[in-house]
Amino acid sequence: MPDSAAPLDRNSIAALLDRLGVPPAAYRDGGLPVRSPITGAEIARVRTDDPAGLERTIAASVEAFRAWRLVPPPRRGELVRIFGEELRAAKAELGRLVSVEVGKIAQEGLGEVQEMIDICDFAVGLSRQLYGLTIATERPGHRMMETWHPVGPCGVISAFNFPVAVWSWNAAIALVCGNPVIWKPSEKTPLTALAVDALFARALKRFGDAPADLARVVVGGAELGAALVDDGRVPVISATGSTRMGRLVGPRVAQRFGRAILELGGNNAMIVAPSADLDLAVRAILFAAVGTAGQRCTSLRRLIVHESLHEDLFAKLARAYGQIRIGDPLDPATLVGPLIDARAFEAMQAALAAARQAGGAVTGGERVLADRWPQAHYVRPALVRMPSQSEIVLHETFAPILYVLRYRDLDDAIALQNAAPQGLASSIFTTDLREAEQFMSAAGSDCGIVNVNIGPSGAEIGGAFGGEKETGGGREAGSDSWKAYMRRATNTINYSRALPLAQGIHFDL
Ligand code: UN1
Repeated sequence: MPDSAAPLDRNSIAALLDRLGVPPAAYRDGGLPVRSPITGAEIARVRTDDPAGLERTIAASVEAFRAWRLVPPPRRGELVRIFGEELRAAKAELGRLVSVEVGKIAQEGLGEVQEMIDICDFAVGLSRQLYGLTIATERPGHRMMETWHPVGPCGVISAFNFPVAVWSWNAAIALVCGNPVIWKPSEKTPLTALAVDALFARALKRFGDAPADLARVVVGGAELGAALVDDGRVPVISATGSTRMGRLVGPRVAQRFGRAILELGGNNAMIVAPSADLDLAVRAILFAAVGTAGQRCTSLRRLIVHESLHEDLFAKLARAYGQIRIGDPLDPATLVGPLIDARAFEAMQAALAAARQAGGAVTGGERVLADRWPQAHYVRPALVRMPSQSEIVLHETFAPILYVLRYRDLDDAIALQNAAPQGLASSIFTTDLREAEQFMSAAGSDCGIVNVNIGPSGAEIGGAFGGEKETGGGREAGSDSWKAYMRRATNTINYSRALPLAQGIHFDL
């Protein structure tokens, strides 16, 4: 067994968690078993929170809010700047823990922490740029403007596949906006959440006078999540996960007039047009379709190829797929690590069976390395040539399955791309300006992310991240996503000695 897989015994995990500052009591004898998908073996038992614990956490967050909302935003940014320093210092260890807990390859584990560092930098700058407008008023001697205020505790429910980065997109922004954060991580990835919590505690200590309960983690299952979602003291709920989960969260938050930021499923497509640079396209397809073992919400799942290229591109892809190194994600030569668990494996096999039924020709998709790690689930990424975009193609399966379809007219390709119920990420490979512009136009892709000559995954934090339709409509990270974490007040100030009414109304005694 290579060295890289060896440190998965409990002692090495404990040593790693110790370096990250997580106290043993949090993960030694708790009620939630945690398994590493690398071997499938149990590596910790994490302490969970009961409803009373959640109640205390929410009450403490409300208290923290009362103080934090009064701290000037650039000073709040200083806390996030220090937190970014802690993340830089712990990048190697936290990245490794991400790989251990999720099964991502080492490069991607580190990349995830880099994404956290980047959003901290962004949020620090933002803390001096929470701008409101000055608005023209129709009344003489008046001034109109808008101001942005902190809104209150923000609940973050995150998924296993980006166990720490997605929290940071929300938390870094929420904190500079003046809000505490309550985080319920996926039950599959509580260790990375505890590690981030410990790093944040270090930042808080260095900062000095911030409220202690600014960022809290609660560990538990769907019921705990539901209690957080239903609580009127938590005005914003940002939830990442399946569309099924979003269908539960969205209406519950709406019921109490809270604000939901939903990042749900994706069924992301790439169109490869006749003028495409095929070498670039193949590399982009490979990263987007098999990177993270197909477990990004931005993973490429549908490839829509012009009929003139179809055979050529498929042959190139089949060759490239043949060279993918699957195995221990901590081995630097590996490109594809394991699926998260047995259920993910079963869902993949069921999807492939359905694709065959619908006339698909499947290459790959089988389990590998089962003799070495019988409790883990490694698969060969699957390429599936489909005769048409049948039901299974329109269904998001969180696994490395790439359905390949062909098209003749670009309009048809765009229609195929938009036929998915989800609307997260999309891309086109073309060197034809007209095609690229059409794809990005109002009549083009209906997704939240629309790329040209890069794949659908691997977005930078500077843009707003999220998508339409069953993806949920939320936007996180960069651009003006911060506005969802604040409340807006429109102010009209009269500095004249008269009281003119708007709309020319006279209302005198
Ligand atoms: C996710 O899969 O939930 O764009 C987020 C990307 C990453 C984030 C993915 N920056 O692929």
